[in-house]
Amino acid sequence: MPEFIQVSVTDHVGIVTLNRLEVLNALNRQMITEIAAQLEAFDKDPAIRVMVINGAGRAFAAGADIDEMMTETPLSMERADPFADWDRLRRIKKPIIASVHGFALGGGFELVLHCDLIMAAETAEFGFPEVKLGVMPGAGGTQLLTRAMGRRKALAYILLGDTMTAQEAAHFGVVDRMVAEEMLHEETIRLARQLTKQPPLSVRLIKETVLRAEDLNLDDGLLLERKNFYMLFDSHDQKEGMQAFQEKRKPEFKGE
Ligand code: CO8
Repeated sequence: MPEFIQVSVTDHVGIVTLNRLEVLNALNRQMITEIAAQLEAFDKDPAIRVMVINGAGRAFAAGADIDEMMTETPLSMERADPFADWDRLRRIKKPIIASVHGFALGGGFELVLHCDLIMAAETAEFGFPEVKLGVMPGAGGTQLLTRAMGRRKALAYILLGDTMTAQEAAHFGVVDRMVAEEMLHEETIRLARQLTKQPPLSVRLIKETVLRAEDLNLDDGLLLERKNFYMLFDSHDQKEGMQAFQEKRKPEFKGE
C-alpha cells in the first residue's frame, strides 16, 4: 500500500492524489517511487484510459522534500539515483492531466511539467525557488519550462525564483486551462472523460508522436508520424471510426 499518495478510479480515469498534508505534499523519494509505480500500473491496465495527478489539502506540491535533501552529497545522489523514477514518468504512454491548485513549486512544478495537459485553479502558483536555496532545478525544470515558454521567459523565472500566477502561466501557454478552484476537480474529470471517449490507440500514438516532435528533425518526425498513421489502419477503431462516419452514427471505440 502506498504511504504518500491516494489512488482512485472513476470511469476509466486513474487518479493519483499527492497526500503529505503536513508539508504541503513535499515530494520525498518514496513518494516519487509510489507515483511512478502507480502510473505504470495504470498504463498497463486496459480499463484505464487517462490519468490525473492532483494534490490533497491546500497545495499541489511545494517542491522536493528539503529536509530529506539537505544532507545529500554528490556521491549519495549518484548512488541512490533519485532521478530514475522521474525517467519512469517520461515513459508513460497514456495521457496524464495535472490538476493544480495552490503551490506547485520546484519538484512539484517539475511533476506538473511532466504531464501532458495542465488544468490550473485560479489560485495556483508555479515557480522554481531552488535558486534561493543555493541550488537549481534538477528534475527537468530547466528543459521543460524552456520548451513550454521559451528561453528568455524561462530563464528570468528560474534565475529570480519568482512565482508565476495561474493567470501568467495561462498567458504564457504553460497551463492549458484555468478554472475557479471550486470547479477544478469537476472540470478536470470532465476533460479526462472527454479523452476516455477518444480511440485509445490514436491517443497513445498521438502522445508519442507529438512528444518526439521536440527532439526529432522534421524528416525523422514526419517519418515517425507516417509509420504511426499507417499502424492505425490495422486497428478495429480505424474501421469503426470511418464506418460510423459513413453511417452517420457515433463510433464505439474499443482500443483494438
Ligand atoms: N520540503 C519540506 N517541507 C516543506 C516544503 C518542502 N519543499 N515546503 C513546505 N514545507 C513544510 C514547511 O516547512 C512547514 O512545515 P512546519 O509546519 O513543520 O513548519 C509546512 O510545510 C507548511 O509550510 P509553511 O508553514 O511554510 O506554509 P506557508 O503557506 O507559510 O508557505 C511556501 C508556503 C511558500 C510554499 C513555503 O512552505 C515554502 O517556501 N516552501 C519551500 C518551497 C521550495 O523551496 N521548494 C523547492 C524545493 S527544492 C526542489 O524542489 C528541488 C527539486 C529537484 C528534484 C529533486 C528530486 C529528488
